[in-house]
Amino acid sequence: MSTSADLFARALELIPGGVNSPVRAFRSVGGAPFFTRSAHGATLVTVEGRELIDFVGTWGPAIHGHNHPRIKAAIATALENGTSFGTPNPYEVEMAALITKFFPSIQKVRMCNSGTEATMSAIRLARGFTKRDKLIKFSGCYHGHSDSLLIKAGSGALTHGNPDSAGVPAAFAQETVVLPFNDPAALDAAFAANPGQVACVILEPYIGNVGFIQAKPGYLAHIRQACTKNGALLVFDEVMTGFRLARGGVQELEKITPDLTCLGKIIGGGLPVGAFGGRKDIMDLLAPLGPVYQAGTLSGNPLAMAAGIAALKLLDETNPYARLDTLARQLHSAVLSAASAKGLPVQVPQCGSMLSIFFTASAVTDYATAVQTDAKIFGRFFQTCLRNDVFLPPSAWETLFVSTAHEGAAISRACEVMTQAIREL
Ligand code: KE4
Repeated sequence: MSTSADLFARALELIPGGVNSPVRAFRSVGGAPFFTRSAHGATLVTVEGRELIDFVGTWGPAIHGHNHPRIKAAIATALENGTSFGTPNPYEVEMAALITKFFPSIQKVRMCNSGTEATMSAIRLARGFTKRDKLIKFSGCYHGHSDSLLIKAGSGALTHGNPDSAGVPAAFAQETVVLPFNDPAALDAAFAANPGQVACVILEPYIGNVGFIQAKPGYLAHIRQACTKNGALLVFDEVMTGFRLARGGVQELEKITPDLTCLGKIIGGGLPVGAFGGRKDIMDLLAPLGPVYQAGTLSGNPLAMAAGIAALKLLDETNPYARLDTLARQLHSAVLSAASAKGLPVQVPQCGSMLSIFFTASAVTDYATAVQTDAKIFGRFFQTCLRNDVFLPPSAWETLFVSTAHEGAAISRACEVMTQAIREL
């Protein structure tokens, strides 16, 4: 079997940067990525046979750990009947029923194949419904890589220093108003400066793509009221937080009703799935009923639907959110106490199974404070953890994901490794 180094050398000849998604490239933390041969529970197994405790969780989907037997069995059963039909299939109806059950704000839902497609389609729908062109987003929020949203974006765009991607026409960019997160006055000013022009406000209600940042108390309610007052739609991008922080996402925790919601990650059970949904009067503008076009060859794919349905049913049966919060709090406490013993400034925002580690003295409440984190220290921390077989997201501006599979030995070992890694900084 080739080593990760052999595979990466070959990949670099064939794939830009050797990766199919930039954030996997380790460029901001140094070194070269390992290649994974298999994944089970809380563990990734590299092609060298190394077993790593994984806190990337394939960037969010693996809330039950990797390759959960229930999800694996669901895919195997679906596979007996074929991989794709190009016609409606029963799984799509079951998936739509599950999503609308857990998200009361979603009266109708359309499946697609990625979070990018979900948010791209949601803003097109918002523009079609309101007949307005402008949209408001927030610095550091990452909504996938469609042109209108790759402005001051987070995740890999921020990690690689190009939050405003090349190749986006100025004409597109000027329709996107970018504001600081957690700043109600900035939102009110933007609406005042663009009267009757804003189709929607799109946000990650808790941001996971500039590291983890929660909305301040009352902030989401303020956005809701401002959208209603100004005739703009409120779009929650819950691709990461949907089914992650609660079965009904942040909108369940904060009791806010958006007009549209975007989903992804967990609803695919590890296979490529996205979805967007919301008010029936808005969703019915979509083709084939209405004038807003949106489509997808593999949308509602039976294998992906079967995997996602198994993942969501497991969440419904086990309701693991309190357990996940307890597990993540162990990491939170371990890092905070090690850093305080060393007199090292650190912030460890955590909610449920999501947390980030910022090496900075000030509270991280928005993009401007998040970019104050010392990415070099993070890189050293990341590498020490990896040397001790704990794999964190390879970027100072991503979120760690804890799964139910981390319970027991994995979380204890990770706390030990992270404590020691802080001591060695
Ligand atoms: P995808 O197109 O990557 O499926 O989803 C885009 C997206 C949309 N909205 C939110 C809130 C997201 O977090 C994402 C994707 N998240 C990143 C992780 N920070 C994906 C990892 C990657 O780009 O490889």
